[in-house]
Amino acid sequence: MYLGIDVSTQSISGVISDSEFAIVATASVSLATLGFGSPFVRNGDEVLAPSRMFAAALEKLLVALVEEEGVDLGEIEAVSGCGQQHGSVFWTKGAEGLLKNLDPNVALAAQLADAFALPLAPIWMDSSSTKWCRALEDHVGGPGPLANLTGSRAYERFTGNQIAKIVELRNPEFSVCERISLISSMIPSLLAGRYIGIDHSDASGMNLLDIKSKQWVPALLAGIAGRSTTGDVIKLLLGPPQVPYMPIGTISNYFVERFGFSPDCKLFPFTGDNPSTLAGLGISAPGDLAISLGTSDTAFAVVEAAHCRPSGGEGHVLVNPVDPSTFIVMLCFKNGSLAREAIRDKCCFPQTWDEFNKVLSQTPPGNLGYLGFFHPDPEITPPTAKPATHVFAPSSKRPITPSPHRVPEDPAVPHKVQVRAVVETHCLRLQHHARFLGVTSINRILVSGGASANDSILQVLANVFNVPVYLVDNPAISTNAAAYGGCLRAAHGLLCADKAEQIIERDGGVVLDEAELAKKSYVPYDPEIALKVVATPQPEYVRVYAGMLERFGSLEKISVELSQNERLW
Ligand code: ADP
Ligand code: XUL
Repeated sequence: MYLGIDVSTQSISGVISDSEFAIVATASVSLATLGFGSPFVRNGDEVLAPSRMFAAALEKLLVALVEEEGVDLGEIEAVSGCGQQHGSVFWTKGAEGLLKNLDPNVALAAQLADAFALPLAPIWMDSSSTKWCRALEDHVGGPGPLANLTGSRAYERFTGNQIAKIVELRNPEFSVCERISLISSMIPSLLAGRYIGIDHSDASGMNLLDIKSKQWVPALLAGIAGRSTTGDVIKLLLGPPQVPYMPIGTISNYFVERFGFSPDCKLFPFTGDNPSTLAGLGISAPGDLAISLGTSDTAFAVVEAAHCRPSGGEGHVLVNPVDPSTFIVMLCFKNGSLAREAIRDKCCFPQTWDEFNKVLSQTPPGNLGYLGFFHPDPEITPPTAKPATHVFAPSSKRPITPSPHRVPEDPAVPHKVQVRAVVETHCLRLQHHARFLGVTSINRILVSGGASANDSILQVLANVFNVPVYLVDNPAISTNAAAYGGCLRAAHGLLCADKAEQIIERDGGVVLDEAELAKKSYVPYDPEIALKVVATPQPEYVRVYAGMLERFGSLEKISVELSQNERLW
């Protein structure tokens, strides 16, 4: 059996599949139930998460799989998974010693009380590092050159810029740091009982990795080091980047003794949640667009290396963890599910998704010409500095400003109009910005994430894009392709590891250079994933949305400009 784990913004999930990829068990634990309060803390533009919470989450997930699902973890042959992208973990001096000597009779998080130089560390929602972003871009000649090297211009949440900020503002804490992980490399480090490197794919969300050579860029490490440390020190703290499909060892004794894993259980690198969703949906064909509707909304696709054009404007190019010959192009919108939830809670009584869909059905597609931008958080695409909310009446270029807070009725913008506006505007912005991904024709959309359970939202998506929308055809995992991607990547890793062993045996036990061995050991990733159509375009509404797209672009510009000067949430 294979275990896939997804440590995301609001929950941790585990999926266990058998060797034919049939689902044996799933479990999910809300990060809010672990005794750390909210899974993230806002402090102005900073958004931080307690690193120890992720250790508690891993433990609680394994307890749920064993005690509630009755799984024998001793049958797990390999583990892989993913984490929310960009979030960092700063281990303090001596922390690896703690990982190596964990006592199987004591809970994991309890033993890591003193393991972190920064008990709270930045996650992907943080937008507080603008100053360091501009400095890094200047260091290499601007956003274009930085994007050419690393796949993205400097983004506030990208970990290199967060590290630069911590080096400058939190130097006492930084100076006792022994290792920097991403959330995706922290989990396998816990499982292995030693530090595991950051996989190439999640490393491409840091503004530090050369996406072609897959090595840290010395000039960028020096750029974020500032005057108080050096690029070489940061290189040591990051450790070497990890090939995503090569084995990283076996599970540590702590998990064998405490949870009954086999000592032979193999570990494979974890990656970012979006790349893992791509693996879980099996996307590789041109024309496939993945859309993940989780805390963030993201859109991504696979492109051949030869067609890859990183942009100094918007969007990201990431290393593909399951195919070294292609890249992932991706857009990320910060205001996804939390914005939809805010409108649901303000406008729908009872505050349920069923009621939300009922209210949505009270207005026709096209919302009688209303469009609304609801940004309880500063947006990433296109970037805004402040939260904002703007609803535009038909043919108006001046927004009406509904209260973002719960009010009994807002005569200027009826609640039903706001509900439709939040759904349609999110779908239109996906379509509007997807044009800049360089994906020329989209034949179908494959969805995942919590909000992909909502058929009404998927119908709007099908009509806006004028293509059918698909889900993984298995209710146990359809909204969590990210964790399922962990199972598929664990199995794929085993195939690559077998091939590596054959190569070493053939060469009389001589181990090639590691990078060379990884290259030669790669086995094409080609899982069979059953998908089902969940929404098809309705021509009469496709026309309505096509007509709205142009207006959307100009109103989005107005909303972005206005949001620089207002704070409405
Ligand atoms: P993440 O992986 O970022 O932690 P998930 O993919 O688990 O997030 O998605 C969680 C979000 O899904 C919640 O914030 C919730 O608003 C949203 N969600 C869950 N069910 C529905 C639904 N039926 N309709 C719309 N949104 C939903
Ligand atoms: C992607 C991003 C988010 C997080 C959380 O760049 O910031 O989608 O991965 O899911």
